[in-house]
Amino acid sequence: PAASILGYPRIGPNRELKKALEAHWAKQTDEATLHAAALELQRNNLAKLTTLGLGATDASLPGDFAYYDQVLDATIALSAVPTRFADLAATDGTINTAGAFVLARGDESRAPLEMTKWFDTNYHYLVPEIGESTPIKANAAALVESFTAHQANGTTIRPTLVGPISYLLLAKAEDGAAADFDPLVRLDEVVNAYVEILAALAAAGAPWVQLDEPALVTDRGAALAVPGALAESVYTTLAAATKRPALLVTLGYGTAGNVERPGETQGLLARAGVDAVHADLIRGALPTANFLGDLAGSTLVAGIVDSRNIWRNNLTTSLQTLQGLRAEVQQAGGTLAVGTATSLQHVPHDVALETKLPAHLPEWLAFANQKVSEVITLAKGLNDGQEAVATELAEADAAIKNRAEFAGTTVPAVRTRLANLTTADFSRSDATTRKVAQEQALDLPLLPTTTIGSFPQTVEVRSARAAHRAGTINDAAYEGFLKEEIARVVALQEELGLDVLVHGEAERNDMVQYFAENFDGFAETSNGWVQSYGSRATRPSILWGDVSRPAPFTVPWISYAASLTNKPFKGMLTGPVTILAWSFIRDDEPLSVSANQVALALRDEIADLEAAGISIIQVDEPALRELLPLRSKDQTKYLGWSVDSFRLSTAGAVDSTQIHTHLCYSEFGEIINAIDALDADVTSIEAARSRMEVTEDLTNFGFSRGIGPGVYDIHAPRVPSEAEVAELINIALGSLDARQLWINPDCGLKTRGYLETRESLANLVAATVAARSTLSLSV
Ligand code: THG
Ligand code: ZN
Repeated sequence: PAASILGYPRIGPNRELKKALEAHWAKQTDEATLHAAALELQRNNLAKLTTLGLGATDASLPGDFAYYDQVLDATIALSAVPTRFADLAATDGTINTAGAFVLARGDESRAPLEMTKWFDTNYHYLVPEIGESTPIKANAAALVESFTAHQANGTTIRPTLVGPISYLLLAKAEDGAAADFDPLVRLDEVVNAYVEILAALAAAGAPWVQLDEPALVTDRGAALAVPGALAESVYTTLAAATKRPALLVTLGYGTAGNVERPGETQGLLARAGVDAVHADLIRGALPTANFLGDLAGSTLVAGIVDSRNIWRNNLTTSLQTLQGLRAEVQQAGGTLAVGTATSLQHVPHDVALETKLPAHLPEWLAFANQKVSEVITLAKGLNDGQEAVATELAEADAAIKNRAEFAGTTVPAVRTRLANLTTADFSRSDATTRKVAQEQALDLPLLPTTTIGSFPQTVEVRSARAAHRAGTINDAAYEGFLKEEIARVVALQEELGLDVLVHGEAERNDMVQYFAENFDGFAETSNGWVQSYGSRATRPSILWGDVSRPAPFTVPWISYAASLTNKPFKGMLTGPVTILAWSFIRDDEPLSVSANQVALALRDEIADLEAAGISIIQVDEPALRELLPLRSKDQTKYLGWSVDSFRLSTAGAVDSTQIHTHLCYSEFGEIINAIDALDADVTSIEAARSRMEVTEDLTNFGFSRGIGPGVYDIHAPRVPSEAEVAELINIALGSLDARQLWINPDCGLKTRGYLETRESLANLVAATVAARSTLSLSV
C-alpha cells in the first residue's frame, strides 16, 4: 500500500450510526434494518474514500467498521464470552448481534462490560473479561461477511482486528479468577484463533488484513516488543500461517518497544515475516537508520499525518522527512508507504460540513477527509516528485503561515502576563491557616453535605436550549426559563436540607464546551462529532489561539442562585487540564503553556466570584488522570505542569475561600501525590462502587484536608437506601477523621432523573444527620 489510513470515523458524517443504533435499541427497528443502515453508512464512507483517491493508491480500503467498539468486535471474533454472560452464547460458542449489545449495554440483571479509556484518547473501549476457562474459539463470520458484502459491491476492504497481544493486555482478569491470574497466559490460544481467522479471510479472498497492536507502545507492552520477547514469537507464528492474507501490523499512539531504539520493533516484526509494519511518527519517534536494515522485504507505513488532532499538515516538512526515510528504507531493501498516525476515528469527518467556524479557521484545519487527501498528496509527492504536488504544498504553506501570523494566535497581553508569573502565584497560604479562616467564614456542621454540581438535565432544559439555539425562543425568554430552573434546584436543596448548595448548571451544554464558548482562543464546531463510546459522541472545542476571558460568565448565574438562599453556596468551574483534555489542542505551543493561559482565565473568574460573595468554589478536574502519559518516564513532567496549572487557577483565592475539586475515578493510588499537591481544601471522589476502598489509601497516605468520598453511585439508575448510605459513611469514618469528611454523591447528577435524585439525596441527608448524632454522643 503506497497510501493507507489506519481507520476512518465510524459514526457517520451526520451521526447516522447513532441514529440507527438508538432506534434499534428502542425496538423501533429490527436487526435487518440496523444491518442495512450500517452497510449503507460503510458504503458511503468507502465511496467517499474512493472519490478522494484512496482506492487508486491503496490495495485495500480500511475495513474497521464496528457497531459499538473495535475491542468488543475482537471479543466476538474470539467468542470470548465472559462467564457471567455465558447464557448469551450459541451452542457453538459464538455470540450474535443481540448478545453483543448485552455485553455492551448490560441487561436487567447484569452490568455491561466495563468501559475504559483507549490509551490516552477520549475514546472508551469495552474491557474483555478473561479467566482461566473463558472460551477462546475463532469466529470469523462477521469479518468474512463484511468483506464479502463489500467485495460484491466492487470494493476491497482490509479487515481490521485488534492484535492478539493488545487484546489480552487490554483485558482484565475475570472476577473469580485466581488472584495472580494474568489474561496474557491465554496468548497461545488467542494466536491459534487468529491463525484460523486469517485462513478464513484468505479463503474469502482478502488480500490484506490489519492487526492493530497499539499496546506495544505502553510500558508493559513495550517490554514484550523487544528482540527475543513475546511479540517476535507471536508474529513469527502468524506470519508462518500457510493460508493468510498479507499482514499489516500497526503501532499507533507512541513509540513501540524500546524508546531509545525507535524502529527496532518494526524491524523485528518485518524479520518475523510481517508484510507491512506501521510507525506513529506524530506521537512516536522516527525510526533511526540503525534499524531500517531489518525492514528488508517489507513495507514501512509512515504514520506522518496526525490523527489525534485537526491541524492541517505541514506537507513540505512531511515530504522532506519522508524522502529522507525512503532513501534509508530503500537502501535496506524495503518499501516506504504513507499513512496516518492512528485510525482517524479520533477526528470528525469533514471540515466542509462546518458552517459556523470563524472565517480564519477552516483553511488551518484538516478533519478525516482532508487528512485522507493529505496522505494521498504525500504519497504522490514521494512517488512522482515534489513538483507533482506543488499546488497542494503551496496551499498548505500559505495556510500555515497565515496561522502563525494571525492576530489571535499570539496575544502580547496574555504572553506578558504569563512571563511575569512568579512562584508565589502558584501557592496559597498553608492549609491550616486557610482551614481556620474558612471555619470562621462558613460555619459548617460536622459531615457537611453537598452535591458535585450538576442537577438533572431534563427534557425541558434540553429542548429550551435547542429552541434558543434555533432562534425560536429569544434571549430573554431563555434566561427567564433558566432562572426558574435554577430557583427550583435551589428550593429543592433547601427542602432536602443539604448544607452547601449549588446552582445545578442548567445553563451549560457541556462542562468543557461551555467554558470554551466563553473564552477567547477557542472555537466551536457545529458538526465536529467524535465517537466517545458506542452511540455517544462529543464535539471537542478547538483551541486555536492564546486564551483569555473577556468577561465574567458564570458569575451572573451563580450569584443569582446564591441570592435565593442563606445557606453556604458553591460556585462551579471546570479545571484547566480537563478543558484541554476534552478539546483539540494547539500543536504550536507546549500544552503546559495553554494550561497556564486557561488557568489565568479561570483565576479571573474565581476573583469575580469572590467579589460577588461566593466563598466556596469548586474547580473540577475529572480528566487529570486521563492525560497521564502512557510511558512512566514521561509522567512526572506531566503531573508537574498539570498540577501547577490547577494551582495557578486557584491560588488567587483568599484564605477564607474554600476551594473544592472533584475527580471522577476511584483508583488514584498512582497519582495520590499529585492530588495532594493540588492543595484543594476539599476533594470529592468516586467511591461508592468500590465500597470506599479509596478511604484506606487516603489514610495510609496521610491525606489531611477535606475529603468527600462519594456515598451515592450516580452511575446506576437506582436509589440507595438510608441504610446503604449510612454503611458507607461508617466505613469512611472507620479510617478518616470525622472533621475532614464530607458527604456527597459520586459525581454530578446531570444524567439522573429528578425522582431518583430527590429520594437518593433525602436518604443521603438522613443518614448524615443520624451519623452526626452518634458522633456528638461519642465526642
Ligand atoms: N464532556 C466532554 N468530554 C467528555 C465528557 C464530557 N469526555 C469524556 C466523557 N465525558 C465522555 N462521556 C460522554 C458521555 C455522554 C456523551 C458523550 C460522552 C453523550 N453525548 C451526546 C450524544 O452522543 O448523544 C451528545 C451530547 C451533546 O448533544 O452535546 O451523551 O462530559 N466534553
Ligand atoms: Zn465525576
